[in-house]
Amino acid sequence: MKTNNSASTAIVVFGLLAGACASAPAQELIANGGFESGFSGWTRVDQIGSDGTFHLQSGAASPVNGFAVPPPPHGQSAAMTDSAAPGSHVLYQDIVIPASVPVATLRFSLYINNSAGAFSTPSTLDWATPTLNQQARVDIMTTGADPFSVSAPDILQNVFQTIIGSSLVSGYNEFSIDVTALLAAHAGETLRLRFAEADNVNFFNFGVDSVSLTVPAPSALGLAAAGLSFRRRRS
Ligand SMILES: [Ca+2]
Repeated sequence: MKTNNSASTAIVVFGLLAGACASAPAQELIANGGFESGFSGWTRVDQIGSDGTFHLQSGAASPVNGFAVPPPPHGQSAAMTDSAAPGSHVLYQDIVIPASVPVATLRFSLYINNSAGAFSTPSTLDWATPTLNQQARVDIMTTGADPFSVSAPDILQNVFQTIIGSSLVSGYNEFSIDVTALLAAHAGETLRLRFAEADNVNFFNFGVDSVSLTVPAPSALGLAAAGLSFRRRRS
């Protein structure tokens, strides 16, 4: 029965495709997202006049002051700000966005240890501003912007920000953010993922680990495309 065989073949093929899609391999766009290779792939910038930086952190003590902190949530290393005096610190990675982005998920783990009595969140990362500034944030931004910029045209999507009134000490907390719309709108471009911390009130440890930005692997996209063409041929 030729028709039945053909239908059976179609069911099997679609079943395989469905299985492939369900367990589709992901393409990781972040290099060294767990800081297990130090700061390879990452760029650190500290505002002029700052003390401290994003250090490589391991164990259960902060890198400069030896404050009690949770160990890195994955592997042996995390990135963590620490300093003996006020400053503003940026850690970023530039990411080439694929030409096609059907779905994209950004993940990271953050640790917050604010030694001040509150968060102060002016719309600047300048630690030398006359106002209190005690905050951390994560943004997807343009690569041409000043690394410390918080200007609207430069910030494509703010994905985390300390909020006045939120817990002064928290984490590591895992975040998972659907960034499909943003990446699809910037397919083929290079965007910047930035972690930033500013403090001029008291010590502030901002820990980062397990950074990941995934899209479906090209092989998975190829299977999906094959399924579409198979369906078109049959219709
Ligand atoms: Ca790690």
